[in-house]
Amino acid sequence: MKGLGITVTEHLLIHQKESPAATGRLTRLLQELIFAAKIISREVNKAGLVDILGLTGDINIQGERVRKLDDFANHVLIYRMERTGVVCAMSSEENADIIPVPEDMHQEDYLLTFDPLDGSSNIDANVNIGTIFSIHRKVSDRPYVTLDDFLRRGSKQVAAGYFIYGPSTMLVYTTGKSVNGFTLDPSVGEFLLSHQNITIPERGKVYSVNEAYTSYWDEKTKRVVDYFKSQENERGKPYAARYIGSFVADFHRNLLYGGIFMYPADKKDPAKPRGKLRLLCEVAPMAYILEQAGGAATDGEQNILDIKPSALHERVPVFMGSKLDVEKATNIMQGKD
Ligand code: P6P
Repeated sequence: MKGLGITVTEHLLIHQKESPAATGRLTRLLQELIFAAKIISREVNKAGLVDILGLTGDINIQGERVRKLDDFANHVLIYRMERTGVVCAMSSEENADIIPVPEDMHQEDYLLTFDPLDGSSNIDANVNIGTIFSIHRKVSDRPYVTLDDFLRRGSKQVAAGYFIYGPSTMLVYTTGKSVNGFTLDPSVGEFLLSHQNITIPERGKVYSVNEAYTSYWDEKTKRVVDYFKSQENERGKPYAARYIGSFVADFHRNLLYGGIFMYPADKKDPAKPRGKLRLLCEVAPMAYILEQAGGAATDGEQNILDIKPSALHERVPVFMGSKLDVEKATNIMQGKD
């Protein structure tokens, strides 16, 4: 019936039919991920009313304080994804090591990497937060999963996406052909297609970076940020500064409106010389989405999707968003401009 909209399940099955090699197992994986996100969304949306705000008192592998909702989201994802039957191992931003799925619980070779609740430092202030995911296929013929199976270039992803928990809960994902957005209708508990074939404007009007760190940046990074703030850029006037401090929220706004998000290398923390964002569970999946949406993402030198990871929680500097803005930033970082 007209007006009922296309559900994400319908959309997954349409795309599955378009891929001759599809077995339906990736669809199964994504459907289970969607179910887990609905559970997380339910808790996030009532966080202020139940005892799930605040801290657990634990410190995660990133050296960050773990929040109760972080922990909850992480456990929901691990518990649900173990039972899909198509995931052989997982990696979470919250866990130091890979999480193998017991042999008797899977028949397929998908590898799932996720940040269960990105932006969590904003949870208590009711700011938009999100779940980011990246899906690879295991290519080694070893009967068991090793760290090496996860250390693959972002260009090899089979799917990537994020859920954003805000005024509405949305899913944005790609399986390598186009980027589509779905909005959760809580009255029926279904994600409906709301943003078909998302493409990011070639040049934006927004720059997103935490300028509190200016004194920690190198001269080239300062020149990049000054470029977007000046009249001498291609727009002939300054870009608007927009920085929420929640990666998924900043990314989502720039994907829809255009703009550049930057988390450059800085000297504020000797333990994190290459910036704060994680390659495998944050930056690579978003770079994969951008590539499919006509955007770009570099570390200031090379395409994020070409970086061969050397560690599970490797951090990378990132300049990502509208293609022309990222090109300009990268040229300045390379001394070409
Ligand atoms: P800063 C949130 O804690 C997060 O990991 C990302 O969501 C966000 O983009 C970044 O950190 C903000 O970091 O150093 O600007 O506070």
